[in-house]
Amino acid sequence: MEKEMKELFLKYEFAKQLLETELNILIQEYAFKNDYNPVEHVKSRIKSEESIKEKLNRKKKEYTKENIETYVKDVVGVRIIVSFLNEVFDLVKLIKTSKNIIIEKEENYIDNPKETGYTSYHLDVLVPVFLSSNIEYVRAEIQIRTLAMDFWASVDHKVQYKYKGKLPEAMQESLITYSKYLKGLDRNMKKINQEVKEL
Ligand code: 0O2
Repeated sequence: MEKEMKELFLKYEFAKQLLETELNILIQEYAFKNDYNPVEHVKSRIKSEESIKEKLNRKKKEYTKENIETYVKDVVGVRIIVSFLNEVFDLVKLIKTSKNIIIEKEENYIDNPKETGYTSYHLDVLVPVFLSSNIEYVRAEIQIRTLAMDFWASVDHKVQYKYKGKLPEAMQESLITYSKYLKGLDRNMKKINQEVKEL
């Protein structure tokens, strides 16, 4: 890998570390104040070179430093999995309080699912990385979703999203149906949780 590209990935690594730390602090403080931690787990990753190439290819762009920075918004990705539906929105609110995470764009794929049936809440953010002579604002994507949404997304990822070609229509329909079913399940679980709190 040439030096320029190595430097870019070093910046992504710094941003991932900063984002992990910032989210960890926010979540731990929230858990302390509320005596309850809504987060099941947090996963972060740097997108593989192969996956970046594949994404640029889809967008008909060459694999260059400039194109990665412009067209691949999720080289740094963090996924936060919560137990209940309402907690997705609690987490979004919490992240918005951070001075170290700048939100560029939010996508509510829960109220507006993708046509595949995919549901999740996305925040496209900038993370300021303080280098010796300048500040670099590095892009990252935070995905927040429930366990049910995560289950659907990982199964879908395997069978459809990365599938080379279009899945048969009946299968696509089934995936959309299961996504709606899980949404119902998420709503019912949230209701049970609220009722238990009131008891
Ligand atoms: P991977 O391997 O999970 O990282 P773009 O990111 O440029 O393609 P957009 O619309 O700005 O376009 O981004 P979007 O849709 O907000 O976020 C893209 C990411 O959301 C994907 O990253 C997936 O992680 C997830 N995603 C979006 N749609 C689906 C879907 O139908 N099924 C599943 N399982 N995941 C989805 P990657 O890099 O494409 O994939």
